[in-house]
Amino acid sequence: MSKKSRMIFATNNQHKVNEIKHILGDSFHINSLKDAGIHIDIPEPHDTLEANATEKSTVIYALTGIDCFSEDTGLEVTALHGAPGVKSARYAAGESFKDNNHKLLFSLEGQSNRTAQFRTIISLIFNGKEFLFEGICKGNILTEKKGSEGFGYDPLFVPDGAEKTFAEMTIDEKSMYSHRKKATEKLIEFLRTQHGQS
Ligand code: ITT
Repeated sequence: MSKKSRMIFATNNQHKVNEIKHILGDSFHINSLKDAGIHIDIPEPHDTLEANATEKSTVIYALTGIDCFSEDTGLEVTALHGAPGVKSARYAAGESFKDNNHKLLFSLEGQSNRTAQFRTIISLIFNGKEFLFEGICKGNILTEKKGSEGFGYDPLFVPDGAEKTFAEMTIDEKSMYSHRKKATEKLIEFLRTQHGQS
């Protein structure tokens, strides 16, 4: 596989595609499912991020035979014993970002411990074998939403070392802290090793 060859990023979440394309820059080209003309809703039936990430990459690899990766991300809140975690996308009944954020605020009402972390697991299928990469970003959950950039829980999450939420940051700024950036850096490092790049 050459440096510029195209892997598939097995996601239907355009925000993730934008962030990962930004992080990868010119180093590696990827096609999202949409780019590749694949329109399927991949199930996430498992109770760990790792198992769901594996499910997504394995389904797409079986379908295409092309090297591919997926990622599963969860927001793990200390006072909620790690919830919403693997259920982050489906936390509230309505499953919209707005409903999920509302439920999170409600669940943390009166709670002084607002610490949380985003955890991303990337599953890469490369030459038929699977490799996993993890990225963690620690921070705090605010008591009200701030900002309109990004997606999901971004308006409520301030990463450690920053003074604003992910939703008040550009993609560039979010990538200075983000779970996705940390996991993707490990992916890049792995791919560089495999391709004999420095
Ligand atoms: P794919 O499975 O198609 O990749 P998804 O949106 O279902 O897309 P996840 O299951 O990994 O992806 O995401 C779980 C939820 O966690 C997602 O819907 C968001 O609400 C939230 N989330 C993930 N990454 C986030 C981020 O960087 N910032 C804020 N919220 C995020």
